[in-house]
Amino acid sequence: MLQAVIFDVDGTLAETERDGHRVAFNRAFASLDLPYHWDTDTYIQLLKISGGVERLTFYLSRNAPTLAEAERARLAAELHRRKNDFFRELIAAGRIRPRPGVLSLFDSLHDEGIQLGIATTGSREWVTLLLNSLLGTNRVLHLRTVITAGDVRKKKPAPDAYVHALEQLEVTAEHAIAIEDSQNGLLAAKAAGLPCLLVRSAFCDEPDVQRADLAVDEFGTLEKPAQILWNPHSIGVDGRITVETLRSLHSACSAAGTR
Ligand code: XBP
Ligand code: MG
Repeated sequence: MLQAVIFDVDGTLAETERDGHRVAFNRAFASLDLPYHWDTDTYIQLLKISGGVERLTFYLSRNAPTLAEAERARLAAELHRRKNDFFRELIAAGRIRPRPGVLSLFDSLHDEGIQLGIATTGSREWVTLLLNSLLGTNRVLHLRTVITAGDVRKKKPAPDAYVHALEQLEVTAEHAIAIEDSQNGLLAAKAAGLPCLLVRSAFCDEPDVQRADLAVDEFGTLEKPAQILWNPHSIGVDGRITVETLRSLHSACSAAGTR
C-alpha cells in the first residue's frame, strides 16, 4: 500500500532553477563586479553538479584558475551567501510559482491520508521560505519531514536525503514514491530503493528517463495535459498525475519487484 510520497523541491515543486537560482547567481556575480554570467545553456550544464557551493567552486576552478584554493573556497561561500539573499528576495517578490498541477496533487494526497515529505539538495536558508511561499502555511503543516542539504552527509545523486526522509516518515522504500525532476534526483531516489515519478523540468538536460518508473513532462492540468515520456508499466495517465496514478504506479512497481 502507498503510505508516503516524497517530493523534491528545485524543478519539481517549481521551476526554481529557471526563475530563481540562475537569476540570483548572476546577481551575486554582479554584486561583486565579477566578470561572470551564467546563461541558460551554461547553467543547464552546471546543474549536473549538485549543490550551489559545489557548482560555484567548480566554475571558479575553471574560470579563475589562478585563485588559491582557500581564496576560491572563501569566494564561493560569499557568492553563495549573496545568491541565497537574492533568491529569498525573488521568493518574497512572488517570482517563484508552483508548477501547474502540483498543488492539487499535494492536496489530494493529504486528503487520502498519504504522508508527505520533502527531500532536497537545496539549503534550509531558503527552503523554508520557499515552501511557505509555494505551498502556503497550511500545506506546510501537512509535511511530516523536510530534509535539506545540511541534514545529510552526501547530496544527490547520493540516496542520503531520501533515506533520511524515509526514516523520519517511518516508512520503508517499498511503501513510498519519490517525485523528481532531474537526473541527479532520479538517481538518488532509485539508489534509495524508491519507485520514482519523473516530472521533467525546464532545465533538466536529457535525463535518462528510462531509469524512472514513469516519466512525464508536467503534472498536467485541464488546460495543459501531461505528456508521457516513459511508461514501462503502462500506467493509465489521463492527462494529469493524480493520487490514482501514483497508487497504480506503486502497485505496478511492487508487483514487478521494481526498486
Ligand atoms: C537542486 C540543487 C540545489 C539548487 C540550488 O536541488 O542541486 O543545489 O540548484 O540550491 P533539488 P543551493 O534536490 O531540490 O532539486 O544553492 O541551496 O544548493
Ligand atoms: Mg530537483
